[in-house]
Amino acid sequence: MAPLPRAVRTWLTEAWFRDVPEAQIVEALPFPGVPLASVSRFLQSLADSPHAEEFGDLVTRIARLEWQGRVRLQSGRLDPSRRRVPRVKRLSHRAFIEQAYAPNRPIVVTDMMRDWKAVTRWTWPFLRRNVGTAEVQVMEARETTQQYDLNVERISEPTTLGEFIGWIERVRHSNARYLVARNNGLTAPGLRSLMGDIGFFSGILNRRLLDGFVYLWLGAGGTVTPLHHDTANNLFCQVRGRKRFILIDPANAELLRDVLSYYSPIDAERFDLQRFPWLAEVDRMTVTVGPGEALFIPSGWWHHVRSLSPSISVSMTNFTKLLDTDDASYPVPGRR
Ligand SMILES: O=C(O)CCC(=O)C(=O)O
Repeated sequence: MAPLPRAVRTWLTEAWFRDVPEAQIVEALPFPGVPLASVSRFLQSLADSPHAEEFGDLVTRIARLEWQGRVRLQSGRLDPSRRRVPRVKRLSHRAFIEQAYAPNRPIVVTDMMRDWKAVTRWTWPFLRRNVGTAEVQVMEARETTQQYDLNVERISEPTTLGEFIGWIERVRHSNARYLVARNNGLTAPGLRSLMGDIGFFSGILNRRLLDGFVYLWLGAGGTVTPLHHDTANNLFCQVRGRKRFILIDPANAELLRDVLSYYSPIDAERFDLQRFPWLAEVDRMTVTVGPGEALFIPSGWWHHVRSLSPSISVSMTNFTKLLDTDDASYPVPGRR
């Protein structure tokens, strides 16, 4: 009998040490086609394991962390203003730290980009004329690739920015192709000239920290970036078009179950309560940003992003007060 895949074994181990009865485990198993005899045998091996107590202790610790998250969320619900993302017009450096960065809360600042030339200048004809020959990597075949964001390297192809913009102008609405943050962003050789058109919100972002910290997103309407979280704080600046975000507080610690890398298998637009019944308790905040508006996405917050029209965005993680939330500090197997 072939051994069960690791994801199945992990799922079964957690359910078993949460004391879920075997019949319920079998009924809730989210992996189709797994032989039930293998499931039973694996559960028996857990029961017989000489390390059963230690596994149990670890699962209890996870359950307590989830409980702490739930307590924080339940008390947060007593304040209705926390159910939506605040939109403010102007924000001083100090107010930004106090209202958003320090408390790890999302916020939209509607005139934060008032000194950005990009907002009026980056039309499709301007970009084609000035940086149209720049080589960029564009993600292709997204509509036929499962978990396309996890396969970005495999399905990205080189093209020119001019060719890609021509395609956006023709199709207007499609998720098939998307220029995402995995490019060198605005520091790519052919695009550097655009750097003069963006701003740094003096005191909030570090204009000398650019390589690997400032990213360009460019696509038609209808692009979807599935639910995931980043490890850095992100000031997401919308230059053209509109994007709708669904944001979920990371205190919903259950969301970390079944994640692949930073991506969740959950469709944030349509919660599947049959497969993930605990989602009934999860609050989603929806917010739309348009040209000239900046959304602060705090480190760890889950987000799902849909563009509502052809769109250009710049995401910036070069904060002057960098917290240690980069990849190097994020727990992965073998490095905790
Ligand atoms: O704009 C998008 O499609 C995704 C943006 C995003 O997920 C991010 O900046 O972390």
